[in-house]
Amino acid sequence: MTVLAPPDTSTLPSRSDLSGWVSEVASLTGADEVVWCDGSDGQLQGLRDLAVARGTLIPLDPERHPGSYLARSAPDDVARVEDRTYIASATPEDAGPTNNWREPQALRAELAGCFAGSMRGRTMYVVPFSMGPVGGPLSGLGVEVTDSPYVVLSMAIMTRIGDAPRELIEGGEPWVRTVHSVGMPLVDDEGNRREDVAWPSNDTKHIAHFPETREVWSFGSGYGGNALLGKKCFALRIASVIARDEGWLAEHMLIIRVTSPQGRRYHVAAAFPSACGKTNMAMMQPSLPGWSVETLGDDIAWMRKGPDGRLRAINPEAGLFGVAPGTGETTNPTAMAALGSDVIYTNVALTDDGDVWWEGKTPQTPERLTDWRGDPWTPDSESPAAHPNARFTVAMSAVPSAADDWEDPEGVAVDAIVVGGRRASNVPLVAQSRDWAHGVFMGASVSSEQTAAAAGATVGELRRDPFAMLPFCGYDMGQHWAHWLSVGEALGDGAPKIFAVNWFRRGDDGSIMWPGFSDNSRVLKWIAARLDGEADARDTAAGMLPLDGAIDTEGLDLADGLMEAIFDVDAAAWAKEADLTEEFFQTFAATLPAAMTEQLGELRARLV
Ligand code: GTP
Ligand code: SPV
Ligand code: MN
Repeated sequence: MTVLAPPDTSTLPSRSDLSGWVSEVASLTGADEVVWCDGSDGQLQGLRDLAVARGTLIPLDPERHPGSYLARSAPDDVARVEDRTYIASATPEDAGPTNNWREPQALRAELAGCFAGSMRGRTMYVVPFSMGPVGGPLSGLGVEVTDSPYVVLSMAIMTRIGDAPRELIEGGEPWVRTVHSVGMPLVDDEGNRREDVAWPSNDTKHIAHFPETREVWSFGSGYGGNALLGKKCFALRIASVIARDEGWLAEHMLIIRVTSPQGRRYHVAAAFPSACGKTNMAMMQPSLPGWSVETLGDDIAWMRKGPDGRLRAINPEAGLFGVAPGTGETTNPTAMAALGSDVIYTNVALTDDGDVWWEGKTPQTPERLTDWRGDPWTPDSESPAAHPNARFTVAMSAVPSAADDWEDPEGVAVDAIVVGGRRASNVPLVAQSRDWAHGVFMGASVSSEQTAAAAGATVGELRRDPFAMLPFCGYDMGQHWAHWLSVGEALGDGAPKIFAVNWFRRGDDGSIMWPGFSDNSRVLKWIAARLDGEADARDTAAGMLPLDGAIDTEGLDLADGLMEAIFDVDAAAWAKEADLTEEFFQTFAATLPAAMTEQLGELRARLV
């Protein structure tokens, strides 16, 4: 390694040439060694072996799970930390009322203190990566510097890493600088060495975004969206700002191709909050005969007006970081089939013979397990065997339902946009917006019961989550809606149609009414009919609803009155809903588009 000048710890490195920036980061963090990741199998296998030797990865039974591993995180490092996720834009107004704004210079100084010496005794890996096919017109480049082999191995699955993106960056293409440290140096200020642990992390955590300079600095966590910086940090928070500036969209959406028995193809992009069914819908096996769904993406969509005037979408990711609990042969057989080999599981349970298990994987619960913390577990244990936010990391290429052209750099033309959340009441199974502005209003007013995907969430408590982007929009949400309105204007007649769905409405007995999963194809069939102009709808406060009997329920054994209940629009409850929406909208004050206030007025007018 080259000898480096003593670090400037008053602020963060800011050079924009790759090698100069990497040297600055190495100097600040005091890493023992710098390794450039070329993306080769040999280098990745070396990292797997290293992670196994350190206890970070536990190899699974090679017969049943070739090339697959289990990682157990620190018990307090299990999900995104929203309260320590910052948007350090120039002014608090740029970040908006729903983000944690931090003054950029002060935050740079604070982070410089955290990162100074944070990699002492460790290797610093430099991971050049591409979001989207390398060199594609809708793709974007980044570099993640990290001191975590687990993160490198995960990035190698989730993005396209190595020499190809590095060469583009060195050739002068724009790129996003991201730095990650688990925040546990192995050598202290006095030079004393300490033992490593299987999952190093730090009680202090900061996930910091600098939208103007397109930078991410993540400290103290090794988990998911906190640490795999191509995903939420770049592809949503930073990319949403770039997209606003350049006239495109970076959204928390799955992308699928639906094909009807007549061979008609429809492309659908759907935004649901974290752990609310994107991966499931992305891999749906329709229960309706003759229908098929192909997977293009399961979490993020980058969408831009194409030369044909249509909104074209790519999946910027190359892998899935999917919720394990609730994934099983009945709910998501395609995901189960994708988990044949080369999977990294995090925080699932382990069997004595090297198999993995989580709640909902099989109908029978094993008699004995080692739980996600590494402790013995039986069905009598009080806590779940797998952490509720346990995840599998696997390549898109392993997904049997992946469309042949899922990596087409030009993307697909989106016909329908779907928004939704987890709502026990009020929100009907499906509704179409009257027009684009009403669709933006539907997206802006999404609220959803919280899940385990965010640390410290009160699971089940309702919160606003506009466009499923509350934790992921890198700028003011009011501006986000204004941006959606302007994208719609630019698309004109070629714009996708917008729908709202809710798979989670509960009946009087408290149970979820709609069978969901493969039966959501019945909703897709109605959406397709609407796109083709082949189904009438009735105009209600909740939007354009299917006429009685228009949802194909053949073969379903539904209780009497269930379809009425699932489409019921209760005027009093919607009036309350409108009041809460108004309250929420008022927090945006200056940036709330007039069109949203008009839509709220229209909603109220339909209730009288
Ligand atoms: P992130 O990766 O966190 O962004 O989440 P996601 O939206 O991809 O979540 P995922 O598809 O993994 O869904 C997680 C949970 O939703 C699981 O517990 C599923 O069982 C449940 N789920 C998904 N689809 C349905 C559905 O149609 N009906 C019901 N009742 N539950 C569903
Ligand atoms: C989400 O929480 O929406 C995820 C998982 O997709 S994570 O990458 O951890 O953000
Ligand atoms: Mn997500």
